[in-house]
Amino acid sequence: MATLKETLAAKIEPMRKEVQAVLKNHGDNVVSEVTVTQAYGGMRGVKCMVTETSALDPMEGIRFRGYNIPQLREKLPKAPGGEEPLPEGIFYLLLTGDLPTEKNVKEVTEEWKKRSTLPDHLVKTMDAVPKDTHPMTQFSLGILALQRDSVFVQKYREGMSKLEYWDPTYEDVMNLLAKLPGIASYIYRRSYKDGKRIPADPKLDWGGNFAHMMGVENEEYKELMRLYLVLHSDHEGGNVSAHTTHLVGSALSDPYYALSAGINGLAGPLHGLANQEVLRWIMEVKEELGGGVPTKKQLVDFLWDTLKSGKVIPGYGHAVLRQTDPRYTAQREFALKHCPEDETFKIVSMIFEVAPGILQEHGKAKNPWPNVDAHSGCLQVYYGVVEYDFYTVLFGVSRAMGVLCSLIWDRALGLPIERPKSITTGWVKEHVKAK
Ligand code: HAX
Repeated sequence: MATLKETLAAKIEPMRKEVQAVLKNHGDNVVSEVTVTQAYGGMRGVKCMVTETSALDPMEGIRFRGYNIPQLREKLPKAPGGEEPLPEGIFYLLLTGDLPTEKNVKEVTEEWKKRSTLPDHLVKTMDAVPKDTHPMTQFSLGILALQRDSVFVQKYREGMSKLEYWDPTYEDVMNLLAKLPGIASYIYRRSYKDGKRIPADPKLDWGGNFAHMMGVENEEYKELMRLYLVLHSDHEGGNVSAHTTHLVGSALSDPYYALSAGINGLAGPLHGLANQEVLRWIMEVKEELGGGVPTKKQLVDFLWDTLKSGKVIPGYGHAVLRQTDPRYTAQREFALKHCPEDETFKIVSMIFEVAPGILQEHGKAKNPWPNVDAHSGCLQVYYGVVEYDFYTVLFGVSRAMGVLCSLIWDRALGLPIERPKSITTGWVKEHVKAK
């Protein structure tokens, strides 16, 4: 069996040729034009970058290398006795474009185990940070602390051909991904528990071990963790965490710098932090109404109060999607199977019934439907992970797989430093007048 690295290496040259041919034959084709509104408006919808790992359709949602979520849940290898896909499988798929076999997945699991030891200097760096520092800050710092061991930096200093850049990038990515559950679970332990690190269980897979090292010994939670890590792994290239990782990496900053930057973007409330905000919002509802499941009328009032106070309804809306996020649906299915009577799940379901109508009536959001973050927190609460400030770290561990696969391909394809042109309002006015 070819190793993952050999499989990847074999794909690089044909892909380089394919891209060169596309550029040679179609390089002058226009794929997007940019309006003034788009230039001011976050470049919404402007097609100006290439990401191979996944593609997002506004109505259907995400496809990872062509596969939608139900297909992945069916086709990706599972843990023994498990029903949810293993995250190692989505990593293999995102990186190579091939559906992995059980053996391929096992290889990734074993490879990550070998590389998972956290160096002392990383642990010391994390210990130097106050425990009440936001978990995302700790996560970003932890990733940066590993940068001193970058293979890319070492090889770059020694001198290497551009054609070889992907190789040390791959090594950094594998070293980094192997350590993320250890870093993340330590953040959880030191921020909320006894501060002691729980050693990895050599019998467990990457996701199962993450749950184990957090201290949540529940087989169902391990299954949830695997599903969660698959669902959040990638969402094409234009979202803040993916685009930031790609942008920073384009300066040949190594994967540690690039991912740490991407994680900082994920920490924004309009992006990944929305998952903690959803739970915070639900807790506020419960507190204000004296606990329990609110009535529909109470929830409607609370949603309107949120909007009227100038806040967004967290977990609803999307820059690209125009339908219910299939990642939301997958989590809802998990909840219906494992915890249909759970109180927080009932509230999340009730919000799903009323929020889209309210957002439509409010008339601003282009997409009134729930995104991935509207559901993830309630499942965590069900299994006892109630510290919602931690939720975006879970997202970050997963998202690292997609953005780092793309980074390897960026280097394999020799993509250049990213440098769009900015304009001034004066330029816009002159340009419009001249037209
Ligand atoms: N509640 C209230 N207002 C909303 C809204 C929501 N959930 N979603 C959008 N709007 C408002 C916007 O704030 C904007 O208002 P202004 O015109 O006053 O600026 C207007 O509707 C148009 O926005 P849009 O074009 O529909 O949405 P954007 O592409 O600008 O933004 C966001 C997309 C996801 C940031 C937005 O929908 C939002 O803020 N949602 C709530 C936060 C959230 O759930 N974020 C997570 C998104 C998924 C993700 O990245 N996960 O990591």
